[in-house]
Amino acid sequence: MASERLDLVASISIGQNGSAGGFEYANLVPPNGENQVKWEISKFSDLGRININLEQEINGIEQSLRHAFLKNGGKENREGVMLVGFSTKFRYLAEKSLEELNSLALSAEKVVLDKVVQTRKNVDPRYLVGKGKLREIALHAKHLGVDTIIFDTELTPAQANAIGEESGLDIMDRSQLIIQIFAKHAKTNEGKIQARLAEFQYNLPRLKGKGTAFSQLGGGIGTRGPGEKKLEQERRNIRKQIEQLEKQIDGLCRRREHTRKNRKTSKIPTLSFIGYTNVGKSTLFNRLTKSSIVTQDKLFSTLNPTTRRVMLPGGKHVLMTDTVGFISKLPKELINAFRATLEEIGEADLLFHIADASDPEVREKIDSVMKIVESMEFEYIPSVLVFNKLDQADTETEAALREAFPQVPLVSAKKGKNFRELLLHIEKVVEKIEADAKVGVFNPEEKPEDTVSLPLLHSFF
Ligand SMILES: Nc1nc2c(ncn2[C@@H]2O[C@H](COP(=O)(O)OP(=O)(O)OP(=O)(O)O)[C@@H](O)[C@H]2O)c(=O)[nH]1
Ligand SMILES: [Mg+2]
Repeated sequence: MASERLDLVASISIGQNGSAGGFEYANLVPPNGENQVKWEISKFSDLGRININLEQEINGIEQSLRHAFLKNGGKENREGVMLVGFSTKFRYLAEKSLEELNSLALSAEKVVLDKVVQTRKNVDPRYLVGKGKLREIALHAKHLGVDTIIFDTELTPAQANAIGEESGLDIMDRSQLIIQIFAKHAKTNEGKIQARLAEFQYNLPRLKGKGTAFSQLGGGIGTRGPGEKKLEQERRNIRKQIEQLEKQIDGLCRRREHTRKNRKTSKIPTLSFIGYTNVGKSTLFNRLTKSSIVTQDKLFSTLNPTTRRVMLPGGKHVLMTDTVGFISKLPKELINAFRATLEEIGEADLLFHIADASDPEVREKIDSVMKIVESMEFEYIPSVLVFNKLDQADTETEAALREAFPQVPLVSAKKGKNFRELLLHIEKVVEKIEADAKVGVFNPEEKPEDTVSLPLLHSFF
């Protein structure tokens, strides 16, 4: 019933002489505290004596399901979602990753109605979690008034379609959710073009003919659409738009390169802020450069690069650039589409890597950022690490970090703590880079043919 999106199913039995006999109907019931009952059945032995107003009954059921959805934290115009974590190895890994998916869902303004983690020896190639489990999840989701199930793994186009058809619900995966957040947060023309390209590239192989697959609200994989011919036409259309967007992005890259060249002639060293999303890059940037980039407790608040000049304690000037944050399993479509933005990072003389001291996963996140830096082939650029959110870290964490990373400044962007120490550290590193460049150890103008391995990246920690 739930998978067919029905609130109520009724049956009339026919007697041997062909006359109508008993009548019964089953309807879904909303969740009610301890009550785990998901449906109820009403039976009437004689059809002729039934005195119920079915329309009223159905309206009542719909209202109670809606009411339950709202009570679960839903809002009339927001999408209710259920999150599904999956692992073939350890449950705790899937649970940790699901927490991040939860933050992503909140950043996309969705209402998370429930979370489920499923472990399995191997992946079901068609339904990921297996058909039986999927049916169970879908029933539970319908019961809660969920609109969309979000999977914490990347689903193949075939899996997304099969799961959508089997469950009767809209299906999303982690990559699609991240791309959707980028699309929602893109405010400038440049951001919008790049986010749109990522959406198109992600959706093209998954196109099933549903118009909404290309709207900013996304979702909607796995529902039956128009015929093959219309679908093919739509695909061609999308390919053409991809081509045009690619051209526009090439133009953006050239324009940015031109600005960078001008900047380089001024010989002011440039620092790119990098780091996991939500670690406080923009907050720190605002404080150091007296700017007012929007900061918020949401993932991927910043998409566009902003550059400002800052004077270091010794009087030397540097240019600082704040830009988009990273996340583990960053969708490849985004890395490609956001190349104009990411190239900006690659042109820096120094990467300023900000990490969150109060995050128990800080080391894993530092590694994730390094891996992305490597995958973009920026690992030859020297890098300085700094721990932010010191005010939020407990004393043991602070001591452990100081011991493991004795050279790394610990600051609080929010409280303005240890800024002088940080700026002096940056100054020292910049002076060393410039001195090395003079004697030919490192010349940021000439990228080495073979990328230098990680020790250089860590050399200033
Ligand atoms: N307690 C505390 N919170 C901080 C600190 N720095 C930033 N925050 C908070 O962390 C959240 C994220 O800050 P942002 O500056 O937007 O982080 P970001 O790294 O630029 O994030 P993205 O642009 O989304 O990648 C905000 O709610 C900030 O107020 C800090 O030093 N201490
Ligand atoms: Mg930011």
